[in-house]
Amino acid sequence: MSTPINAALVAEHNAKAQANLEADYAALGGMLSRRGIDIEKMTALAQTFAVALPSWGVGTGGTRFARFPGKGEPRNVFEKLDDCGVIHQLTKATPNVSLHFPWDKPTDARELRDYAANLGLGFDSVNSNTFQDQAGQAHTYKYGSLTAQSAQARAQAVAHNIECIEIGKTLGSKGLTVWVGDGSNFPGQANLRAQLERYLDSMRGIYAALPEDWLMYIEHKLFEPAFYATTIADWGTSFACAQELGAKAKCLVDLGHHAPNTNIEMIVARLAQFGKLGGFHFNDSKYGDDDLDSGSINPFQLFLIFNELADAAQRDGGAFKPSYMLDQSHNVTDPIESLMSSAVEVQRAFIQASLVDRAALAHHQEANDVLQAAQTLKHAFRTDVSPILAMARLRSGAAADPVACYRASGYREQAGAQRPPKAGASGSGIV
Ligand SMILES: [Mn+2]
Repeated sequence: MSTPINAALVAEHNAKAQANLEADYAALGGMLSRRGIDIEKMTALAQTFAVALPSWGVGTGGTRFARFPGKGEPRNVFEKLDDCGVIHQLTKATPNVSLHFPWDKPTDARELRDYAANLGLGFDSVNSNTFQDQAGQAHTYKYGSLTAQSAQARAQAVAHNIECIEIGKTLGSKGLTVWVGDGSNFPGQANLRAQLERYLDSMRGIYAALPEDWLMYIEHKLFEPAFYATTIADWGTSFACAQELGAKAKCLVDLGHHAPNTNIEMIVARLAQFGKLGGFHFNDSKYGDDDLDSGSINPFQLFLIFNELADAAQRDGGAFKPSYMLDQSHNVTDPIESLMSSAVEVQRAFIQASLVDRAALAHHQEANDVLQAAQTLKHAFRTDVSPILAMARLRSGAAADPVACYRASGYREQAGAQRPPKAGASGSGIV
Protein backbone atom coordinates (compact mmCIF):
# COMPACT_ATOMS: atom_id res chain seq x y z
CA MET A 1 0.00 0.00 0.00
CA SER A 2 1.29 3.47 -0.81
CA THR A 3 0.91 6.57 1.37
CA PRO A 4 0.59 9.88 -0.48
CA ILE A 5 2.18 11.73 2.47
CA ASN A 6 5.59 10.57 3.68
CA ALA A 7 4.93 8.30 6.70
CA ALA A 8 8.07 9.54 8.48
CA LEU A 9 6.77 13.11 8.28
CA VAL A 10 3.48 12.05 9.89
CA ALA A 11 5.33 10.17 12.64
CA GLU A 12 7.53 13.21 13.32
CA HIS A 13 4.44 15.47 13.48
CA ASN A 14 2.75 13.10 15.92
CA ALA A 15 5.83 12.77 18.12
CA LYS A 16 5.89 16.56 18.55
CA ALA A 17 2.17 16.62 19.46
CA GLN A 18 2.16 13.62 21.78
CA ALA A 19 3.08 15.14 25.17
CA ASN A 20 0.48 17.94 25.01
CA LEU A 21 -2.15 15.55 23.69
CA GLU A 22 -1.58 13.06 26.48
CA ALA A 23 -1.95 15.81 29.09
CA ASP A 24 -5.23 17.04 27.53
CA TYR A 25 -6.46 13.46 27.17
CA ALA A 26 -5.76 12.68 30.84
CA ALA A 27 -7.58 15.83 31.96
CA LEU A 28 -10.64 15.03 29.83
CA GLY A 29 -10.50 11.38 30.94
CA GLY A 30 -10.71 12.47 34.58
CA MET A 31 -13.65 14.77 33.88
CA LEU A 32 -15.56 12.09 31.95
CA SER A 33 -14.81 9.50 34.59
CA ARG A 34 -16.65 11.65 37.17
CA ARG A 35 -19.65 11.48 34.80
CA GLY A 36 -19.39 7.69 34.64
CA ILE A 37 -17.91 7.67 31.11
CA ASP A 38 -14.84 5.64 30.19
CA ILE A 39 -12.75 7.76 27.80
CA GLU A 40 -11.09 4.65 26.38
CA LYS A 41 -14.46 3.38 25.15
CA MET A 42 -15.11 6.71 23.46
CA THR A 43 -11.71 6.67 21.77
CA ALA A 44 -12.29 3.13 20.52
CA LEU A 45 -15.71 4.26 19.23
CA ALA A 46 -14.14 7.24 17.45
CA GLN A 47 -11.72 4.86 15.73
CA THR A 48 -14.67 2.95 14.22
CA PHE A 49 -16.21 6.10 12.69
CA ALA A 50 -16.23 6.43 8.89
CA VAL A 51 -17.70 8.99 6.51
CA ALA A 52 -17.34 8.64 2.73
CA LEU A 53 -15.77 11.28 0.50
CA PRO A 54 -17.43 12.67 -2.63
CA SER A 55 -15.07 12.42 -5.60
CA TRP A 56 -16.41 15.79 -6.80
CA GLY A 57 -15.47 17.40 -3.49
CA VAL A 58 -11.71 17.33 -4.02
CA GLY A 59 -11.92 19.75 -6.95
CA THR A 60 -12.75 23.40 -6.46
CA GLY A 61 -16.48 24.00 -6.73
CA GLY A 62 -18.15 27.20 -7.77
CA THR A 63 -21.42 29.03 -7.87
CA ARG A 64 -23.88 29.85 -10.65
CA PHE A 65 -21.77 32.95 -11.26
CA ALA A 66 -18.20 31.77 -11.46
CA ARG A 67 -15.63 29.21 -10.54
CA PHE A 68 -12.13 30.15 -9.41
CA PRO A 69 -9.90 27.12 -9.98
CA GLY A 70 -7.46 26.11 -7.26
CA LYS A 71 -3.83 25.11 -7.51
CA GLY A 72 -3.12 21.50 -8.45
CA GLU A 73 -6.73 20.43 -8.88
CA PRO A 74 -7.22 16.77 -9.76
CA ARG A 75 -7.75 16.36 -13.50
CA ASN A 76 -9.07 12.80 -13.58
CA VAL A 77 -10.49 10.15 -11.29
CA PHE A 78 -7.05 8.75 -10.41
CA GLU A 79 -5.84 12.14 -9.17
CA LYS A 80 -9.11 12.54 -7.25
CA LEU A 81 -8.35 9.23 -5.53
CA ASP A 82 -4.83 10.43 -4.71
CA ASP A 83 -6.31 13.44 -2.90
CA CYS A 84 -8.86 11.23 -1.12
CA GLY A 85 -5.92 9.03 -0.10
CA VAL A 86 -4.32 12.03 1.63
CA ILE A 87 -7.53 12.80 3.51
CA HIS A 88 -7.87 9.21 4.70
CA GLN A 89 -4.19 8.85 5.58
CA LEU A 90 -4.29 11.92 7.83
CA THR A 91 -7.75 11.36 9.42
CA LYS A 92 -8.34 7.58 9.13
CA ALA A 93 -12.03 8.53 9.07
CA THR A 94 -12.71 8.43 5.32
CA PRO A 95 -12.02 4.94 3.94
CA ASN A 96 -14.53 5.12 1.07
CA VAL A 97 -15.08 7.31 -1.98
CA SER A 98 -18.35 7.95 -3.76
CA LEU A 99 -17.99 8.27 -7.52
CA HIS A 100 -20.17 10.22 -9.91
CA PHE A 101 -20.82 9.00 -13.45
CA PRO A 102 -20.11 9.85 -16.15
CA TRP A 103 -17.66 12.37 -14.59
CA ASP A 104 -15.61 9.54 -13.07
CA LYS A 105 -16.40 6.79 -15.56
CA PRO A 106 -13.38 4.47 -15.78
CA THR A 107 -12.20 2.76 -18.93
CA ASP A 108 -11.28 -0.21 -16.74
CA ALA A 109 -13.21 -0.46 -13.45
CA ARG A 110 -10.92 -3.21 -12.14
CA GLU A 111 -7.86 -1.02 -12.62
CA LEU A 112 -9.61 1.79 -10.71
CA ARG A 113 -10.60 -0.55 -7.89
CA ASP A 114 -7.00 -1.77 -7.54
CA TYR A 115 -5.64 1.77 -7.68
CA ALA A 116 -7.97 2.76 -4.82
CA ALA A 117 -7.11 -0.36 -2.79
CA ASN A 118 -3.42 0.53 -3.02
CA LEU A 119 -4.28 3.85 -1.34
CA GLY A 120 -6.29 2.05 1.35
CA LEU A 121 -9.58 3.19 -0.20
CA GLY A 122 -12.78 1.42 -1.16
CA PHE A 123 -15.96 2.65 -2.81
CA ASP A 124 -19.19 3.90 -1.34
CA SER A 125 -22.44 4.21 -3.30
CA VAL A 126 -22.22 5.34 -6.93
CA ASN A 127 -24.09 8.41 -8.20
CA SER A 128 -25.90 8.78 -11.49
CA ASN A 129 -26.10 12.07 -13.34
CA THR A 130 -29.15 12.88 -15.42
CA PHE A 131 -29.23 16.57 -14.54
CA GLN A 132 -27.07 17.60 -17.49
CA ASP A 133 -26.57 16.46 -21.06
CA GLN A 134 -23.38 14.65 -21.97
CA ALA A 135 -21.52 15.00 -25.25
CA GLY A 136 -23.09 12.84 -27.95
CA GLN A 137 -26.18 12.08 -25.90
CA ALA A 138 -29.17 11.12 -28.10
CA HIS A 139 -31.99 12.66 -26.02
CA THR A 140 -31.85 15.86 -23.98
CA TYR A 141 -32.70 16.18 -20.29
CA LYS A 142 -33.70 19.81 -20.70
CA TYR A 143 -37.28 18.94 -19.80
CA GLY A 144 -36.51 16.18 -17.33
CA SER A 145 -34.86 12.77 -17.19
CA LEU A 146 -36.59 10.03 -15.20
CA THR A 147 -39.81 12.08 -15.41
CA ALA A 148 -39.44 13.41 -18.96
CA GLN A 149 -42.45 13.50 -21.29
CA SER A 150 -40.22 11.84 -23.87
CA ALA A 151 -40.21 8.06 -23.43
CA GLN A 152 -36.79 7.93 -25.13
CA ALA A 153 -35.29 10.41 -22.66
CA ARG A 154 -36.72 8.38 -19.78
CA ALA A 155 -35.37 5.12 -21.18
CA GLN A 156 -31.96 6.73 -21.66
CA ALA A 157 -31.94 7.95 -18.03
CA VAL A 158 -32.93 4.48 -16.77
CA ALA A 159 -30.21 2.85 -18.89
CA HIS A 160 -27.61 5.30 -17.50
CA ASN A 161 -28.56 4.38 -13.92
CA ILE A 162 -28.30 0.69 -14.74
CA GLU A 163 -24.86 1.30 -16.27
CA CYS A 164 -23.84 2.99 -12.97
CA ILE A 165 -24.89 -0.16 -11.11
CA GLU A 166 -22.82 -2.29 -13.49
CA ILE A 167 -19.67 -0.20 -12.96
CA GLY A 168 -20.34 -0.10 -9.21
CA LYS A 169 -20.52 -3.89 -9.04
CA THR A 170 -16.94 -4.18 -10.29
CA LEU A 171 -15.78 -1.44 -7.91
CA GLY A 172 -17.33 -3.15 -4.88
CA SER A 173 -20.02 -0.52 -4.28
CA LYS A 174 -23.22 -1.57 -2.56
CA GLY A 175 -25.54 1.27 -3.41
CA LEU A 176 -26.86 3.68 -6.02
CA THR A 177 -27.78 7.25 -5.10
CA VAL A 178 -30.36 8.83 -7.35
CA TRP A 179 -30.93 12.54 -7.33
CA VAL A 180 -32.88 14.16 -10.16
CA GLY A 181 -33.35 17.86 -10.71
CA ASP A 182 -36.60 17.14 -12.53
CA GLY A 183 -39.64 19.27 -11.90
CA SER A 184 -41.08 22.42 -13.35
CA ASN A 185 -40.23 26.09 -13.41
CA PHE A 186 -43.72 27.43 -14.16
CA PRO A 187 -47.20 26.59 -12.90
CA GLY A 188 -48.90 24.54 -15.55
CA GLN A 189 -45.62 23.39 -17.12
CA ALA A 190 -46.17 19.81 -15.98
CA ASN A 191 -48.93 17.77 -14.45
CA LEU A 192 -47.60 17.31 -10.92
CA ARG A 193 -49.14 13.89 -10.35
CA ALA A 194 -48.33 12.48 -13.78
CA GLN A 195 -44.71 13.59 -13.37
CA LEU A 196 -44.34 11.58 -10.16
CA GLU A 197 -46.02 8.59 -11.81
CA ARG A 198 -43.43 8.71 -14.60
CA TYR A 199 -40.66 8.99 -11.95
CA LEU A 200 -41.91 5.88 -10.16
CA ASP A 201 -42.22 3.98 -13.40
CA SER A 202 -38.60 4.82 -14.32
CA MET A 203 -37.36 4.01 -10.81
CA ARG A 204 -39.05 0.60 -10.93
CA GLY A 205 -36.92 -0.17 -13.98
CA ILE A 206 -33.74 0.79 -12.10
CA TYR A 207 -34.81 -1.00 -8.93
CA ALA A 208 -35.25 -4.22 -10.89
CA ALA A 209 -31.56 -4.08 -11.87
CA LEU A 210 -30.31 -3.72 -8.26
CA PRO A 211 -28.30 -6.68 -6.96
CA GLU A 212 -29.73 -8.39 -3.88
CA ASP A 213 -27.24 -6.86 -1.45
CA TRP A 214 -27.53 -3.29 -2.82
CA LEU A 215 -29.58 -0.33 -1.64
CA MET A 216 -31.04 2.49 -3.68
CA TYR A 217 -30.81 5.90 -1.99
CA ILE A 218 -33.45 8.45 -2.96
CA GLU A 219 -32.13 11.98 -2.42
CA HIS A 220 -34.68 14.75 -2.13
CA LYS A 221 -34.03 18.46 -2.67
CA LEU A 222 -36.41 21.33 -2.07
CA PHE A 223 -35.61 23.34 -5.18
CA GLU A 224 -33.05 24.12 -7.89
CA PRO A 225 -32.88 23.70 -10.81
CA ALA A 226 -36.69 23.37 -10.77
CA PHE A 227 -37.75 26.62 -9.10
CA TYR A 228 -41.52 26.12 -9.08
CA ALA A 229 -42.04 22.43 -8.24
CA THR A 230 -39.40 19.75 -7.79
CA THR A 231 -40.58 16.17 -8.30
CA ILE A 232 -38.75 14.79 -5.23
CA ALA A 233 -38.76 17.95 -3.13
CA ASP A 234 -39.15 16.67 0.41
CA TRP A 235 -38.73 13.72 2.72
CA GLY A 236 -42.42 12.87 2.51
CA THR A 237 -42.27 12.32 -1.23
CA SER A 238 -38.97 10.48 -0.84
CA PHE A 239 -40.52 8.25 1.84
CA ALA A 240 -43.61 7.52 -0.24
CA CYS A 241 -41.48 6.56 -3.24
CA ALA A 242 -39.16 4.39 -1.13
CA GLN A 243 -42.23 2.59 0.26
CA GLU A 244 -43.64 2.14 -3.21
CA LEU A 245 -40.40 0.74 -4.65
CA GLY A 246 -39.55 -1.82 -1.97
CA ALA A 247 -37.21 -2.80 0.85
CA LYS A 248 -34.02 -1.95 -1.02
CA ALA A 249 -35.12 1.67 -1.53
CA LYS A 250 -34.25 4.10 1.28
CA CYS A 251 -34.25 7.85 1.81
CA LEU A 252 -31.10 9.94 1.78
CA VAL A 253 -31.00 13.17 3.77
CA ASP A 254 -28.75 15.91 2.38
CA LEU A 255 -28.57 18.52 5.13
CA GLY A 256 -28.68 21.38 2.66
CA HIS A 257 -31.79 20.24 0.80
CA HIS A 258 -34.45 21.72 3.10
CA ALA A 259 -36.17 25.03 3.68
CA PRO A 260 -34.33 27.24 6.19
CA ASN A 261 -35.07 26.33 9.83
CA THR A 262 -36.51 22.92 8.96
CA ASN A 263 -36.22 20.54 11.91
CA ILE A 264 -33.92 18.04 10.20
CA GLU A 265 -33.35 15.96 13.34
CA MET A 266 -37.08 15.25 13.44
CA ILE A 267 -37.00 14.09 9.81
CA VAL A 268 -34.15 11.77 10.83
CA ALA A 269 -36.21 10.41 13.73
CA ARG A 270 -39.24 9.81 11.50
CA LEU A 271 -37.30 8.02 8.76
CA ALA A 272 -35.45 5.89 11.32
CA GLN A 273 -38.71 4.95 13.05
CA PHE A 274 -40.17 3.59 9.83
CA GLY A 275 -37.00 1.85 8.64
CA LYS A 276 -36.37 4.11 5.67
CA LEU A 277 -33.35 6.15 6.75
CA GLY A 278 -30.70 5.15 4.21
CA GLY A 279 -28.01 7.73 4.78
CA PHE A 280 -26.74 11.27 4.75
CA HIS A 281 -24.98 13.84 2.67
CA PHE A 282 -23.35 16.05 5.29
CA ASN A 283 -22.74 19.74 4.72
CA ASP A 284 -23.92 22.97 6.29
CA SER A 285 -25.92 25.97 5.16
CA LYS A 286 -27.11 29.40 6.19
CA TYR A 287 -29.68 30.19 3.49
CA GLY A 288 -30.35 27.28 1.16
CA ASP A 289 -28.34 24.56 -0.52
CA ASP A 290 -25.10 26.35 0.30
CA ASP A 291 -22.86 23.25 0.44
CA LEU A 292 -20.72 24.78 3.19
CA ASP A 293 -18.38 22.71 5.33
CA SER A 294 -20.05 20.35 7.82
CA GLY A 295 -20.44 21.92 11.24
CA SER A 296 -19.24 25.35 10.06
CA ILE A 297 -22.56 27.15 10.59
CA ASN A 298 -24.76 25.09 12.87
CA PRO A 299 -22.80 22.46 14.83
CA PHE A 300 -25.66 22.09 17.34
CA GLN A 301 -27.97 20.86 14.57
CA LEU A 302 -25.36 18.30 13.55
CA PHE A 303 -25.15 17.17 17.19
CA LEU A 304 -28.94 16.88 17.44
CA ILE A 305 -29.01 14.75 14.29
CA PHE A 306 -26.42 12.41 15.80
CA ASN A 307 -28.41 12.42 19.02
CA GLU A 308 -31.34 10.96 17.06
CA LEU A 309 -28.99 8.46 15.41
CA ALA A 310 -27.67 7.38 18.81
CA ASP A 311 -31.25 6.93 20.01
CA ALA A 312 -32.13 4.87 16.92
CA ALA A 313 -28.99 2.75 17.30
CA GLN A 314 -29.94 2.02 20.90
CA ARG A 315 -33.48 1.04 19.91
CA ASP A 316 -32.71 -0.88 16.72
CA GLY A 317 -29.25 -2.31 17.46
CA GLY A 318 -27.01 -3.60 14.69
CA ALA A 319 -29.76 -3.47 12.06
CA PHE A 320 -29.50 0.32 12.00
CA LYS A 321 -26.63 1.30 9.73
CA PRO A 322 -27.23 4.49 7.73
CA SER A 323 -24.45 5.45 5.34
CA TYR A 324 -22.52 8.66 5.94
CA MET A 325 -21.06 10.82 3.23
CA LEU A 326 -19.82 14.39 2.89
CA ASP A 327 -21.34 16.43 0.06
CA GLN A 328 -19.86 19.91 -0.02
CA SER A 329 -18.56 22.49 -2.45
CA HIS A 330 -15.26 24.17 -1.67
CA ASN A 331 -14.97 27.53 -3.34
CA VAL A 332 -12.51 29.48 -1.20
CA THR A 333 -10.57 26.82 0.73
CA ASP A 334 -8.21 23.99 -0.17
CA PRO A 335 -10.70 21.11 -0.69
CA ILE A 336 -8.41 18.61 1.04
CA GLU A 337 -8.29 20.81 4.16
CA SER A 338 -12.05 21.38 4.12
CA LEU A 339 -12.80 17.67 3.73
CA MET A 340 -10.40 16.68 6.51
CA SER A 341 -11.89 19.30 8.87
CA SER A 342 -15.43 18.31 7.92
CA ALA A 343 -14.83 14.59 8.47
CA VAL A 344 -13.53 15.48 11.94
CA GLU A 345 -16.55 17.72 12.63
CA VAL A 346 -18.99 14.91 11.76
CA GLN A 347 -16.94 12.51 13.90
CA ARG A 348 -17.06 15.10 16.71
CA ALA A 349 -20.87 15.25 16.60
CA PHE A 350 -20.97 11.44 16.66
CA ILE A 351 -18.83 11.27 19.81
CA GLN A 352 -20.58 14.19 21.52
CA ALA A 353 -23.92 12.44 20.95
CA SER A 354 -22.42 9.27 22.44
CA LEU A 355 -21.76 11.22 25.65
CA VAL A 356 -25.47 11.96 26.20
CA ASP A 357 -26.70 10.36 29.41
CA ARG A 358 -29.70 8.58 27.85
CA ALA A 359 -31.03 7.19 31.12
CA ALA A 360 -31.01 10.67 32.68
CA LEU A 361 -32.60 12.16 29.56
CA ALA A 362 -35.42 9.57 29.64
CA HIS A 363 -35.92 10.23 33.35
CA HIS A 364 -36.19 14.00 32.82
CA GLN A 365 -38.60 13.46 29.93
CA GLU A 366 -40.83 11.22 32.02
CA ALA A 367 -40.79 13.72 34.87
CA ASN A 368 -41.55 16.61 32.48
CA ASP A 369 -38.42 18.33 33.71
CA VAL A 370 -37.95 20.27 30.52
CA LEU A 371 -34.99 22.36 31.66
CA GLN A 372 -32.96 19.39 32.86
CA ALA A 373 -33.78 17.42 29.70
CA ALA A 374 -32.47 20.27 27.55
CA GLN A 375 -29.44 20.68 29.83
CA THR A 376 -28.63 16.98 29.49
CA LEU A 377 -28.19 17.46 25.76
CA LYS A 378 -26.28 20.73 26.17
CA HIS A 379 -23.94 19.14 28.70
CA ALA A 380 -22.83 16.58 26.10
CA PHE A 381 -22.70 19.18 23.31
CA ARG A 382 -20.52 21.55 25.34
CA THR A 383 -17.90 18.87 26.04
CA ASP A 384 -14.78 19.46 23.98
CA VAL A 385 -13.98 15.97 22.69
CA SER A 386 -10.99 17.12 20.59
CA PRO A 387 -8.47 15.09 22.67
CA ILE A 388 -10.54 11.92 22.04
CA LEU A 389 -10.56 12.54 18.29
CA ALA A 390 -6.84 13.35 18.20
CA MET A 391 -5.96 10.29 20.28
CA ALA A 392 -8.10 8.11 17.99
CA ARG A 393 -6.13 9.43 15.02
CA LEU A 394 -2.81 8.92 16.75
CA ARG A 395 -3.65 5.31 17.59
CA SER A 396 -4.89 4.65 14.06
CA GLY A 397 -1.69 6.02 12.54
CA ALA A 398 -3.27 9.22 11.23
CA ALA A 399 -2.16 12.76 12.12
CA ALA A 400 -2.76 14.43 15.50
CA ASP A 401 -3.52 17.66 13.61
CA PRO A 402 -4.43 16.72 10.01
CA VAL A 403 -4.39 20.25 8.56
CA ALA A 404 -1.06 21.21 10.16
CA CYS A 405 0.53 17.95 9.01
CA TYR A 406 -0.88 18.39 5.49
CA ARG A 407 0.46 21.94 5.22
CA ALA A 408 3.88 20.81 6.43
CA SER A 409 3.94 18.08 3.77
CA GLY A 410 3.90 20.48 0.81
CA TYR A 411 1.41 18.18 -0.99
CA ARG A 412 -0.55 21.03 -2.58
CA GLU A 413 2.60 22.72 -3.92
CA GLN A 414 3.72 19.43 -5.47
CA ALA A 415 0.26 18.88 -6.97
CA GLY A 416 0.42 22.39 -8.42
CA ALA A 417 3.66 21.53 -10.18
CA GLN A 418 2.56 18.06 -11.33
CA ARG A 419 -0.97 18.93 -12.44
CA PRO A 420 -1.01 21.84 -14.85
CA PRO A 421 -4.61 22.83 -15.70
CA LYS A 422 -6.06 20.77 -18.54
CA ALA A 423 -8.93 21.89 -20.74
CA GLY A 424 -11.98 19.63 -20.50
CA ALA A 425 -10.63 17.84 -17.42
CA SER A 426 -12.99 15.72 -15.36
CA GLY A 427 -15.19 18.21 -13.56
CA SER A 428 -16.26 19.04 -10.09
CA GLY A 429 -19.92 19.59 -9.57
CA ILE A 430 -22.30 20.39 -6.81
CA VAL A 431 -24.94 17.80 -6.04
MN1 LIG B 1 -26.25 15.61 -1.99
